[in-house]
Amino acid sequence: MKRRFPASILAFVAAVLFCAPAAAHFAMIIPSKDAVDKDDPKEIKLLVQFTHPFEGGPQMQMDKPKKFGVISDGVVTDLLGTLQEKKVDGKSTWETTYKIRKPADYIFFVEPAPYWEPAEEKFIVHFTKVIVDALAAKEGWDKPIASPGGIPVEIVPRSRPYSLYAGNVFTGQVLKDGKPVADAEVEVEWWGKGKTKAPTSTHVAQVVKTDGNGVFSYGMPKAGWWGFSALLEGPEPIKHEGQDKKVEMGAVLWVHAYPME
Ligand SMILES: [Cu+2]
Repeated sequence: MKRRFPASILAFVAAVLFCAPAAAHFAMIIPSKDAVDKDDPKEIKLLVQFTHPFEGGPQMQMDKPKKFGVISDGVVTDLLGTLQEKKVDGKSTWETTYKIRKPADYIFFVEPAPYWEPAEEKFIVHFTKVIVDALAAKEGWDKPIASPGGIPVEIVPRSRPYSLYAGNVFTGQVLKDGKPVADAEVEVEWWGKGKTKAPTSTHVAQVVKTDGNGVFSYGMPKAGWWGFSALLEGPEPIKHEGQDKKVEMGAVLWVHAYPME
């Protein structure tokens, strides 16, 4: 006699084997510090990875990105060659260090290689940004980086991103090719690394939507790193085993909320 499994169990097994769609994946760029003061080390470390931040895994493979760089005062610096691969749970993550040479806002960005997600039958490309202020320059954080040489989709902060406290409301605007994206879903996740338990699985990621001007707001309840990921459909399908597959473009921004002591 054949053993039959209820569809719900099969769906559950598939979700665990691949990558549970309920748990949001985020590309991440995390600097060792986002507001570099005059007494701080001028060399910052950066971690670039693709994972489920709240739960701290499962770690997802991040192939060598297509682009990784920094924009400061409108000047693009290619940093792709500086990335060092580091395996975590057998999956590639990337690290680098960047030496700050002058007071400025530094917008680091990554364009990952398309990631094939079998559970969702699509490719995922999360264009990701993080903004570091050095030596209290406090200028440049609100500039889009689509051109020159940046990324096609992005979240431009409307709250200054490197001087936030836990409890603040963060506001950002989602842009695609420089134009606001109305009614977009923005997933929000805290980098909990699995140390905080969500009351239910739907609380792992939260969702806010953009208004008619592409603007969204979110009150951050806790100190730490917060990721915002606007999910947008990509322009052109990519072939997978001979078939056209959709591309999910994410516009991701990471900001740090400090505890108020
Ligand atoms: Cu995932």
